[in-house]
Amino acid sequence: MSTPRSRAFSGIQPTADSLHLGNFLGALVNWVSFQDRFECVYSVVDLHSLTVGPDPAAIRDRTRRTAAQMLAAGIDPARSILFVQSHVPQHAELTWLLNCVTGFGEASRMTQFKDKSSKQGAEGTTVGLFDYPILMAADILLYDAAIVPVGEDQRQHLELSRDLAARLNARYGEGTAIVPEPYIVPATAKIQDLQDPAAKMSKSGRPGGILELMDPPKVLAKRIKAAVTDGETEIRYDPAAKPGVSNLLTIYSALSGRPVEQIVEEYRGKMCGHLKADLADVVVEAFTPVREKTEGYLADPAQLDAILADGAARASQIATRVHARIADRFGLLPRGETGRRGADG
Ligand code: AQP
Repeated sequence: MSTPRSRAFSGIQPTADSLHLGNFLGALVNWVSFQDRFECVYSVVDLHSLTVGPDPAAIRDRTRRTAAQMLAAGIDPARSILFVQSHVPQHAELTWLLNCVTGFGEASRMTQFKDKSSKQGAEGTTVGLFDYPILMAADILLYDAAIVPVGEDQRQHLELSRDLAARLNARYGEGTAIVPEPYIVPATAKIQDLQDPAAKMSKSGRPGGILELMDPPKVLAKRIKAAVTDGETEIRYDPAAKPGVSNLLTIYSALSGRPVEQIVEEYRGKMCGHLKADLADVVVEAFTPVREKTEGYLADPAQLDAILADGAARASQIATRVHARIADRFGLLPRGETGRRGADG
């Protein structure tokens, strides 16, 4: 169990103009609630998004958009550190150290890499994509994070981070790294695609399969109306036999705070269309304030950049110290004053 004010770390990639419902329920909602219990460090992980070769103008714009949506969803820069990953160079530096203690076979077993690289082919797959989980381990270990709130898709990467932290402690002495615990809420850990309920909702998924935080109400209602709902009309929760309806029930329950059984009871004998129409209202009610606040943050990029600069300065203080400690254990000479302080502390 983590004691109060342990540190939590998590990140989100600026890979789209809008975050989606999976990011919102699987990650953001937990991140916001964590602020009462932990010292939170949250990052827009732009270096991760480079692994899929985005257009430079898009990544610049999406980095601000992603940060704005995080703030609008309730990440409070007065209580948490919110920063852009590339603004703290120790992420890339620690990745190199971790690269040198990670087995090639071990990294090759990451299923997300296998899935993505099999679609892109060897020539279309970057070394960066292969290294993605090691960069993620560096993100976490750099803040001595005890807990990492993520969706189910990140479970295997988190396991690798834990293995690497334990390996550093075994090789270089206890206290080299904190072994992080994943925090994955089963009910919302994997929100599925509306058009293909066998696949997770993702930014790179089908356009009609995702509900985006920045979508206007009409688009949200249209997408929910068009969601795939498994042949028979009965509304019941059975993810194996009825993945489409079960996904809608999961979303309804998570956003309304009502148990799935209660919702199923309410819609007994009714058509899926009723459920979809009411769910659209629930989604619009949850997303509208976030969209409006996001637009407010985006209207003042200077203020947004100032929040991110402050976050980077605070993140750097921790990252410099922790990186120096780990680099010292590896046998690297300290860099002047900061390095010595880190290695001592
Ligand atoms: N469908 C989901 N259900 C629950 N949690 C999810 N997360 C992502 N999708 C779901 C969680 O959101 C956080 C940020 O993840 P990300 O930036 O990697 O988002 P993504 O949608 O997976 O975006 P990508 O990487 O652009 O798309 P794909 O997956 O196609 O490569 C994480 O905590 C994640 O678990």
